[in-house]
Amino acid sequence: MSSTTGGPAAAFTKTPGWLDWYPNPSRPRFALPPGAVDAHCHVFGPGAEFPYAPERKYTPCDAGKDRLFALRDHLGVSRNVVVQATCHGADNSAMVDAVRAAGGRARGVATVRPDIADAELRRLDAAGVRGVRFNFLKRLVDSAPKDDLRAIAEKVAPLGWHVVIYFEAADLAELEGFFGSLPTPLVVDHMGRPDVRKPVDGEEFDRFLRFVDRNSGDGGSGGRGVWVKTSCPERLSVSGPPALDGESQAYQDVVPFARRVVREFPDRVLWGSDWPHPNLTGHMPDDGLLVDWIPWIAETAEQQRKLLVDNPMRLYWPEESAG
Ligand code: 0GY
Repeated sequence: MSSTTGGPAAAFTKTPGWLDWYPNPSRPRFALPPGAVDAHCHVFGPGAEFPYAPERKYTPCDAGKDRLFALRDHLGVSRNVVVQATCHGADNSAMVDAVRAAGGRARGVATVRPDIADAELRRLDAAGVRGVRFNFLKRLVDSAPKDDLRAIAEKVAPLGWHVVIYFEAADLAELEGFFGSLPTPLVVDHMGRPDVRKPVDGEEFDRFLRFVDRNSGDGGSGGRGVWVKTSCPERLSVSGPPALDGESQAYQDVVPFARRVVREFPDRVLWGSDWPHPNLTGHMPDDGLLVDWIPWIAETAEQQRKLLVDNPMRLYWPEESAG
């Protein structure tokens, strides 16, 4: 499959086999608590307005802010955290445009270079950016030089920002010393990408949970601490989506991992949809079913409130947070 995305000003050809976001997501059966935050989603372009970066590893379908806000309202989400996607490199324009347009109902996580000017950081902060993302996935970035990343972390720390880290579980052993030395709170994408074929109480996931525990301070933004996104079951799952009759449960092999994080760190977990789900090849998830997956991992109303409201509010909207 190969088709164009973007208008005549900038016509981009989607990566062959690219899967577009799910067109008609179901209405979730699980009613999200009032004020729920989707703490991990992206915008792609549109390419004609916000061109994709020359150094990108994939060319996505367009997935602009209007689509994101329509999904937000359909699912019953109140607020979004828009994370810069690698297809836009360090040009944060599309993300910032979405955050601004949300009128206080979105925050952003940027990608920046070490030589970014303080004035630009202040501009991003005023727009609603509250963190930077460090990406260690070799299929997404050419390199992740630690000296550069440390310099970035030191620049953003005085703003009270955090660092979002995206890495493969197998790489944690090599990276955890570096992570632990950074001067900001850390937010881990997708539970550190566990291999869900391995035991939930096995060495690899135990190492991850020890890392979270060891590096957790007071948990407030501006202090030390690790937060974990219990996101992306559709990406981590081997058992996959439900059968077409809709009755079998989706992504059950990821449930024990997410449930363990929620139980052990109820005040440190976040949830995100990961819409529009870059780089999936097997299937595109029904975003309504991703919401229906939440009560599997957060089993009590209190856990759900912390996961969806209290924790993301404390991290991204501390000025409005009750706790
Ligand atoms: C995700 C996951 C992926 C991609 C990106 O920025 C990105 O391109 O984050 C991935 O391919 O695993 O969190 O969206």
